[in-house]
Amino acid sequence: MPAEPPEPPADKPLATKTTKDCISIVWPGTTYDGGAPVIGYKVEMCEDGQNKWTILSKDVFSTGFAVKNVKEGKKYKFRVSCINTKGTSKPSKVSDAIAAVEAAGDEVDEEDEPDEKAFEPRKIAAKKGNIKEEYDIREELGKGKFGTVNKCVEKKTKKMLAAKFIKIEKEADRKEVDHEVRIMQLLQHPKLLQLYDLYSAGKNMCLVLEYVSGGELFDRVISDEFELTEKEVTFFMRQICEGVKFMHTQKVLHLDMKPENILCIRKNSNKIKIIDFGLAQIYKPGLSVSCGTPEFYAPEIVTYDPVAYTTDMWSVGVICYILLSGFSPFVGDDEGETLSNIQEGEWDFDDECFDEISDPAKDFIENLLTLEQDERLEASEALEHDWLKKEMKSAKALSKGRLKKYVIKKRWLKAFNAVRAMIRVKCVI
Ligand code: PIT
Repeated sequence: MPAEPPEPPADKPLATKTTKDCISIVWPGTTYDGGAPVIGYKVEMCEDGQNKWTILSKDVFSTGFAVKNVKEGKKYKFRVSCINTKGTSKPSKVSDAIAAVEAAGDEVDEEDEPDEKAFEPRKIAAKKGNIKEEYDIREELGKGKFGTVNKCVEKKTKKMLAAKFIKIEKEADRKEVDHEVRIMQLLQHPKLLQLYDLYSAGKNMCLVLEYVSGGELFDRVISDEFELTEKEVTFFMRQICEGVKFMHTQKVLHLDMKPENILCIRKNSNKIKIIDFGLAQIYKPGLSVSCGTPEFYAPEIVTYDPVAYTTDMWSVGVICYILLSGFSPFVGDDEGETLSNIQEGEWDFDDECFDEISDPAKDFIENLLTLEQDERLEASEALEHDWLKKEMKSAKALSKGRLKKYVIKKRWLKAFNAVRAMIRVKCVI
């Protein structure tokens, strides 16, 4: 089926915080992306009581927006449209009238879970029935090589969860899912997305997962409401290292650590969870793999040499480098050049953006982007590094321009590859 413009956001925008001159709003994703991923949003505003809509932006890349320069005391309504490569959706339902007044931020997520642990550890046994008997399936949260993830609600408990649907084309696919499930059962930790339930019916499998509503970490970081400082980056890196440390104590290697696999638990929270254990492996001496995402490959992946726990830590170093600078340290003009840069350990802090980065931050990265696996920091050692160990006092806002470009480029590439994959499928049919 050819792609078409998406459906509007699933519900009206909501205010998260208001001041006398700024209103911050958020909205949910689309209920149907039209067959091509949503790559942005159009945000419109109308003064309460009037019928004249003004476009505030046509290129918002996250599901939140800070509307600046509103008039104190005045009330405004908002509506949002989803954009994919095929066009723009109809506008969402109109928000309530929101006044520009000084007020505390409200948690807008339906679920109020101050505890980071989503639920008690569970023993998972695959169910044969139809998932829809026990769960209401709601809007799509994401789509990728792994399948489609939808929000869902357990009917019995009203618990908000996420359902990852996987099509089983061949027996090997089922083995892969079983492997992921076994790995996830070893990974019960607040920084790792938890498995709640499992369905297996013929060619369809579904993992019911913990629900987080904050979206990808990098999308949060580039949003207008977020101020990026080194202190914030240490907060994220500490949590990432804690999650990775736990995985490694369980002898599990993630093997696909990258920004897409780090989600924020709530829209206005800096707490994260690591997702996607689809490529994870139990460590065995001599294990070599050829999987993951080239930009984040450690040198031993490029050369198909045995991996180590520090293979994940190399990728953590790449994520940290990008967060601080917006540059991907090894990316070349093509994949060959990227792999060669990695193999040669060809990277530096030469760009002037590193002038504003502290020495401990640079030392942290240097100790991760080290060709020799044994010389790289393990996750537990990274947590003991001065940069993460000492709470930073204040830090100056880092420029986010390049990071924005990086995230937007990735989004376009993802959309482009999805369309290309669809064209390929059509050619086969
Ligand atoms: C969300 C919200 C949420 C879960 C996900 C996405 C899940 C993503 C996911 C999990 C995997 C995987 C791939 C993607 O292999 O609560 O927006 O195990």
